Amino acid sequence: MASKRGALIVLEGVDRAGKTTQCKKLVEALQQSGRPAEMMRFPDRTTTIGQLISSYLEKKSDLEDHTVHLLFSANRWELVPLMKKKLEQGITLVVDRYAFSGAAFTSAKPGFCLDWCMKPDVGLPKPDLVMFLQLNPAEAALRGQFGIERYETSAFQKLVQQKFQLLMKDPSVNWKVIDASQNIEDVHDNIKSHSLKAINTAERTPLGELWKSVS
Ligand code: 2DT
Ligand code: MG
Repeated sequence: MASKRGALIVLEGVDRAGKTTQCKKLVEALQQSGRPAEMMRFPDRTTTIGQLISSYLEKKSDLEDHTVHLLFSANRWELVPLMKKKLEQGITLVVDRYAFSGAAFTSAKPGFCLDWCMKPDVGLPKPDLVMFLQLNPAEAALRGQFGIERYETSAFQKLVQQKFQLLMKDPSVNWKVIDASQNIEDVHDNIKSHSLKAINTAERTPLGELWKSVS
C-alpha cells in the first residue's frame, strides 16, 4: 500500500536565531498532534565524517577549506538513504541546518564562489519547506556572546547572512522568512502553521531534487 510520505522541513538562520529550540518544539508539536516527526541536524557529528567535522569546528584540527566543505556535503549524502526511508515511512523530518548552511558558510570564505559551493549538494532530497529565522545582529547580540567554535565571530556571521540572502532569491526553493525576534511561542506558532501546510502538500507531491536546475 502506498502511504503518504512525510515532509522534509529545514530550519536555517544565523547563530542564536533559535533554530535548535524551534526544531525541538516543532517536532514535539507535530508528534502531539499525531503526526510522526523526527529531528535531524547537520553537521551530524556522530558519524565518522561528522567527527572529523566536529574536531575541525572545535579547532582541535585544521582542514583545507575545500576539503572541509566536501566533508560537510558528504555528511549529508551519507544520511540520504536513511532520510528517504523515513520520509517514505510517512515520518516528517525537521532538520536543523542543511545544504544552505553549507553553501553560505563556505562561500563567505575568501576565494569561494556560491556556485562552486552549491555543486556537491545538487541532487540531495529537496526540502518541501525551508524557513529562515531572521534576526538582526543587534538583537542577536542581546542573546549573549558568541561561542568559541570556528565561524563564531560577528564579522564572519555578517558575511554568512549576505550569502543566505543570495540563496533565498532562488525561486526553486520554498523559502519562508520567519521573524525570529518575536518571543519563542509566537515564532513557534508561525513555524508550525507553515509546516502544517508543507506536510499537507508533501502528501501529494513527490520528493524533489535540490538545485537540479543549477548548470
Ligand atoms: P551547529 O552549531 O549548528 O552545530 O553548526 N556549517 C554547517 C558549515 O560550515 N557547513 C555546513 O554544511 C553545515 C551544515 C555552521 C556548526 C557550524 O557548522 C557550519 C555552524
Ligand atoms: Mg553553533
